[in-house]
Amino acid sequence: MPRASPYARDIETELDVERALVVVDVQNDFCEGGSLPVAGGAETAFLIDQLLKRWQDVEPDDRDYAVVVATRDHHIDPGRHFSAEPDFVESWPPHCVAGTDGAAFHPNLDPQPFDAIFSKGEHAAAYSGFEGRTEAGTSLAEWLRQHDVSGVDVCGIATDYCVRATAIDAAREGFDTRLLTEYTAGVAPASTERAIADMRAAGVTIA
Ligand code: VGL
Repeated sequence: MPRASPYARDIETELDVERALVVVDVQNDFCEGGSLPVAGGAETAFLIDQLLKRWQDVEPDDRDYAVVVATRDHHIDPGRHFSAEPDFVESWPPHCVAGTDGAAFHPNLDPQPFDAIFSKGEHAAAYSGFEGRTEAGTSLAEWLRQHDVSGVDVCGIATDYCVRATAIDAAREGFDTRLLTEYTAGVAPASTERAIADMRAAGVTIA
């Protein structure tokens, strides 16, 4: 593809991995005050906000991420994913119901400069962002490939559920995948530790 930039820069650009930041489920219901609060959720939202602000402050050509995207839980009637007596492993209190404030991104995330948002879980549990689609119906994997992305950094909530599933699917889909551990919050310490081991075993770099 012809480019206006100097030749040296072209080589450098071609050697670079086009990388996306994938922000998983940083929604009100998963933060303190929500219906399924994860300890440290609001703090994680704040830290990701700082990361996004630093990203925005850099000239587009020099940014670490070519694109930034978000996933969100977007439940309508997800069956047994919701329970009045949840086990907090496979069933959960109602959360992130489409159209409610609980489903909105946490206000610590401000601005929200996402190039695309992938909604998931309308009628069944959907832990992985790779089950999500844009309003136009494009899946996360399709969208990333359309944007020449070959690497992803994953952050968000919850480390042991949606972040885990998203990072493992990213690696399976062939993306060079890194977990930004400092930018995640988990439901419980034991399952978070197991999730990190599972991600590492799936080929995810734990950063
Ligand atoms: C999640 C539990 C239930 C998550 C979603 O986003 O990690 N956890 N639904």
